[in-house]
Amino acid sequence: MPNKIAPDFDALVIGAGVTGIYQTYLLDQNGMSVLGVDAAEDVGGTWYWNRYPGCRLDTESYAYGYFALKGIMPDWTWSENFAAQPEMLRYVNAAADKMDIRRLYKFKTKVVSALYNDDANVWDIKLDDGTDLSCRYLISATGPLSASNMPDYKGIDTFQGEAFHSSRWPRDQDGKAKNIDFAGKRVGVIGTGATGVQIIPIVAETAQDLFVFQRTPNWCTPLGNSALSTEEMDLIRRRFPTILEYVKTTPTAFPYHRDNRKASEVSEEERTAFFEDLYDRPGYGIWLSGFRDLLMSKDSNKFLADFVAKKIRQRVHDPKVAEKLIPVDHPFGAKRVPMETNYYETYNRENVHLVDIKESPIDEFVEGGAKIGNEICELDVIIFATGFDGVTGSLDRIDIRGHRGQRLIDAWAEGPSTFLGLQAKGFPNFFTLVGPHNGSAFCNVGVCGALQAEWVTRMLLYMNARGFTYAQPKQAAEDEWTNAVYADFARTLMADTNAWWIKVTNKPDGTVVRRTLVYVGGGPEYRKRCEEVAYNGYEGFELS
Ligand code: N01
Repeated sequence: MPNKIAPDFDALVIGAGVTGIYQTYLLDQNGMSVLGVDAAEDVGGTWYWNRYPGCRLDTESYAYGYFALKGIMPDWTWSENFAAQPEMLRYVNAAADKMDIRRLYKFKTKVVSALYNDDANVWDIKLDDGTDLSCRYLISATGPLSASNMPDYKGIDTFQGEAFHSSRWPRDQDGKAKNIDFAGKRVGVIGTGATGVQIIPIVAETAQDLFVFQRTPNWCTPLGNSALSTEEMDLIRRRFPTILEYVKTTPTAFPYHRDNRKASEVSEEERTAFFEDLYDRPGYGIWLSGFRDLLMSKDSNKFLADFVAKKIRQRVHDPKVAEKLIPVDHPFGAKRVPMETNYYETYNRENVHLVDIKESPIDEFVEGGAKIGNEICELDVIIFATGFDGVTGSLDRIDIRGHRGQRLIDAWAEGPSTFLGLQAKGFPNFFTLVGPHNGSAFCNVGVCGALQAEWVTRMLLYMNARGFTYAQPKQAAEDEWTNAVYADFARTLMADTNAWWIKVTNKPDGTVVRRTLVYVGGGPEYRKRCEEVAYNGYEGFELS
């Protein structure tokens, strides 16, 4: 049993996004000493960093806003069905005010290393401002999509224009996203994931020329955003508790349940009418409330993929461009489906040029733009909408070492191994909120992250009440959980497609290992299992 000394803090929470601030608040409310740390100047997490034009929620605002639903901010008013980033940042700030959370945070600070001290049973933490401190519990709330993926293109430093990643949009002196005037400029957007799909139509409106550098197209469907009237918002506000109870019952905590039917159980006419209806409805219905075998059956998936492909062909005038925008490498929904607003119509504009960089790769960047073969595509601005090193990327960037100096990055070299996606054996008292293999990462994080913070708080209070100061999973529990996560994922059509939730490891012997980073069993199943574990005295954890 490790020796016990009093650490500087009971807990250190990494991250001031929606999950981190709530975790910090709950621990503080329950009498624990807690320090929060975030690299940003203020709260917000993903909503702080992502300030690109077009950035907005793709979850219904009211279904994401846990602090409003839970009664922390009962008067909160959403202006749109799918709120834009500035409104989201106001929401997180208002929640931080309400919870008076900033006094517990060190901002503009990164955790450099976290080393578990075997003798003292504390985590020794080093911050990038030179501070050393210790804590009993280390809790990461770093978000599944915070470590940006900036490709290592040759010559990018020689480019004379502006170039930046979408999650590091240039700022004005007052900290607001710089309102870049694209008029008269030749702009390149690299990447056509959910971020690129939000940026492209907005930039196209003013840029002289917009070059979209596409490696792989995605299946995109309409967002169908609209303003919320005062009357609608009043009604929604009255229903906040019901909305929260409802989203807790759905697999992803979005307000959708899957249809009970398989696609093959209905006639072609019925299927088409059903798809038409889903396509016209706002939000994620087409992905999340379609036929129940969408992500299990190739045939079912093809029905929907063919339907959406037809829509793309109808919406894009140039047939060659339309074909380039239709995915051929992955089933519908095997990658995150970007929600779009006039995305396909954007390719009908004369100033928008789709560049297939799989066919004609960018060789390098030069002073004036991108060199492709013998041609230079002249550019003034390059926006890298190239995504993130998903789920574990932010943890990999911290030197985390557990028992006997074991490095987390090595332990998870070929994919994570955890119990409930919350703890890994060998890394005692380290909790990963919205981490790999837990039920909050492939979920409406606004709600699922908060529910997880509540669960962790209850576990720590249970331990405090019994004088326990040490928790790590038992090997058998971790193996069972990890094997089940991998097996569940392997049964889906997502298994063969690379997306941010897959870790791909190229081994020295030439073999490639592909492992899911997310749990796909659904929020209710996940939380049921967590409650079972708690009810049985945190069965599966070694507590002392
Ligand atoms: O990132 P992505 P994202 N050269 O990984 C391409 C959330 N989100 O930031 O597919 C050229 O999806 C890459 O090409 P390929 C949401 O969960 C939410 O767009 O690998 N291209 C792809 O096209 C989403 O899933 C909202 O061939 C390169 C793109 O960059 C997640 O964030 C809005 C490249 C990356 O797409 C990530 O979305 C936005 C290279 N070297 C995002 N490297 C909401 O609405 C990568 N690409 C709330």
